[in-house]
Amino acid sequence: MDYNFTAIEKKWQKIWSKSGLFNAKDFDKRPKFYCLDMFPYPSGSGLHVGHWRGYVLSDTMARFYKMQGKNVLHPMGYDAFGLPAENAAIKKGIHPKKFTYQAIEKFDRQLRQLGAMYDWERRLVTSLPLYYKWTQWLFLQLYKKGLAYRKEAQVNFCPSCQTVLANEQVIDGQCERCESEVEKKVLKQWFFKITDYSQRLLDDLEKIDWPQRVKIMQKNWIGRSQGAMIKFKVAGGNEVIEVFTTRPDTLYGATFMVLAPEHPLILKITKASNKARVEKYINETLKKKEWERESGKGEKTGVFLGSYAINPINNQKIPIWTADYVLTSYGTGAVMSVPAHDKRDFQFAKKFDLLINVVISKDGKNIKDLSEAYEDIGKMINSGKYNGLDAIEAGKEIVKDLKNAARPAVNYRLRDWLISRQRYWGAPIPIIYCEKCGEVPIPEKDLPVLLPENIEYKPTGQSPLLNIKEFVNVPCPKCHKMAKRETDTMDTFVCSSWYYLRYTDPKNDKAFADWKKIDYWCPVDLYIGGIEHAILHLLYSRFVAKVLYDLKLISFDEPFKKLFNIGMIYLHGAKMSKSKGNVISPDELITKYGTDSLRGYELFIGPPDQDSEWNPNGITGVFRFLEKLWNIIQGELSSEDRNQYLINLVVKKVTQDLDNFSHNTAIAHLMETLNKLDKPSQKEMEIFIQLCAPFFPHISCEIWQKLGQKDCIFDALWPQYDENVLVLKKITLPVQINGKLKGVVEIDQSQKEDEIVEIAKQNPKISDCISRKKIEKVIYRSGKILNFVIK
Ligand code: ANZ
Ligand code: ZN
Repeated sequence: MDYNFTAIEKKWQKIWSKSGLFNAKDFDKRPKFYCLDMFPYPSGSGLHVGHWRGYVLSDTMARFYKMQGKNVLHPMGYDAFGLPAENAAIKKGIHPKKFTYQAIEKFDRQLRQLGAMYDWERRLVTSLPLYYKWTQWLFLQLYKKGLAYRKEAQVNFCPSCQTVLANEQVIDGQCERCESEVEKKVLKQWFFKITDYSQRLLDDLEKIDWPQRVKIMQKNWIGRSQGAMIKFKVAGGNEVIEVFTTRPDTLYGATFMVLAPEHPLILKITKASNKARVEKYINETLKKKEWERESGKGEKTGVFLGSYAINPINNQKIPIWTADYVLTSYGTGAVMSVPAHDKRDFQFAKKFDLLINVVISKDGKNIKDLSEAYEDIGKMINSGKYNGLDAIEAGKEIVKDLKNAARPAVNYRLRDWLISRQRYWGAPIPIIYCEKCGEVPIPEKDLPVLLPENIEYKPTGQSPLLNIKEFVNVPCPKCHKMAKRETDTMDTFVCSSWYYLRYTDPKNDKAFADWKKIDYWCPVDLYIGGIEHAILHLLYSRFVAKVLYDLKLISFDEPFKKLFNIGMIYLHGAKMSKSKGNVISPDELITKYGTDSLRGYELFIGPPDQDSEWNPNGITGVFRFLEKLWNIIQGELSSEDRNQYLINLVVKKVTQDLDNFSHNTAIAHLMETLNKLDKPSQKEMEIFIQLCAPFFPHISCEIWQKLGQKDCIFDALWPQYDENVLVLKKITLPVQINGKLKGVVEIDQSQKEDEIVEIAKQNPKISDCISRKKIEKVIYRSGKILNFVIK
């Protein structure tokens, strides 16, 4: 019988979905294992083989753990709200809801073809009211805790997507989605106070088993700096300017001060004679993009305010300037400038001919002319009583000695998370503005705030919901007078910040999930997805888990114990993506070679955490392996267990490789072993098939059944190996030429005939006899004797 993969795969997919074999069982006695894929957003173009890679890997692991006796939760769902669906909908002129559900249908079909053991009964769609009710509820929990607040802020605005973006969605000054240049706008927006959790988000990275590079990216994003706040009085006034510095040791070298052009004190302390120039400068910089300023490159610009500050350490008067290299959103928006020891200050001082005072040197010797800033630490010079001290020690002393004018401080780069979006396709923010009562949260019992469907969804820069009178004009929940509803929707990263909790109890309409179920299943044991989520989604989810933990709603404060980043698939040297036009669809490959072959190639392509180039012919190697496996089973199996060494070895290797996420070498071992098996027995093939099952579930189930097994292969326990069998026994093998003994060779049990012949040929005594002669025949009696017949 031929290997009819289409029939086999259809058959088993049907059986699995009917039997509910893969439905996770709440509160089961077996140890639980929560294996989660980052859920996809339903785009119009469907899945390509690059998406498949992670799904196949996680499915292999889910099946592996199930075969190790674990109660596995392996769910799937859709991140259905948000810009991608909405943008695609606008382009095609279909309502976002219709577009989204059509795309989901296609994804459902494709994902089922994967043959994954998803528990489809737990499937989630974040744009359904039953789900987003709880996204809104989550907002209210943060609101009650003072962690959701509204403020006027300068925000990133994408002129093409017509919406505000989070800092995390701006890459090099461009919109993450459409690559338009981002503009600045001042708008009243909702924020989540993630900055309250900066230190915990940093510290707890220690607790989790994540790739080092993701931890480093989060660490840099949080950007902790240790230093001090120092107060400078404005000469001849009452104003005080506070600065954040990482180098209080350089205070004697602070020869001028620079305020960000947006600093609230600027106009107040600018001398009348300087006002016109300062105002002109401020207007010019406000037009600049923040990233142009941040990069710190290019010519320094700035203007003098005409006023002075008093350096608190030596009472010197230092000029106050404004310059755009100082950013309003970092520290206090003002710096004490130390040109001798800071590159940017140095460039600025050179350009405007300001005083440069060297106060630190490597060895404590004085330096007259610096050609560039000396940014290292060292010994104090030109610093009064601190001279000769080590810079770090001196910095601490200075902060102490300044008393009220200074205090140790820590500053973070992390900003609060901006969650308002002026877009239609999202969860409405559950707030009402009342003239009398102010900002009123919607009572929990009135959730969800339903997203109206009959709407003009094309973006105009204002939320499309503003035009729906019935939505906007509603009675105030407190005083019942007519009030106005918030019309912005939430960033979809809010929807995805908690979805893993919902899978534990997806149909609950009394709570976001039953406490006991969350407690049984969570945290997630293994989370698989791409590196692109290193900061956004993965930082937000960690934050939300900590908030829920503090609210005593969950019992853990890190959502994902282990994270695995799946490498990307490249084609012709470029990352596979629809926009680059280099995608390969799984559909045709499945028709031609079957799901099992495609699954195998997705893993065989290379180490799973590394990017790999797609070889269009690569799948045939896996296909031939499966065909060979199939054919062996069609033939007669031996009753003698001849391959104990090979079988024990492959059990050991495949088990270790799966534990170490080395799926490509695991498959290589399976292939190699199949080639070496010598008249395998039924028992040996049963074990071999079990090892194949996580990778190639359909053919494995079929063969398992053919071998006479009644129960499902995934209910059978993972095979064990015997280390004793793996200790190689050496054998001394006599070698004859034309029937005469010519020598002996050492071989080990597991070696196959052709390898042994090679060893014998290399033996000097043998090679002398057979050199330049023709070998007519080789006769090998397993483990007993080898005879060359030569002419
Ligand atoms: C004086 C000084 C002397 C500084 C010196 C550095 C070296 P990180 O490490 O990134 O936290 N700074 C503070 N607020 C700023 C702002 N809003 N815009 C631009 N620069 C700002 O950097 C902290 C240092 O960046 C601070 O320490 C300050 O310059 C500058 F030899 O103060 B420093
Ligand atoms: Zn009211």
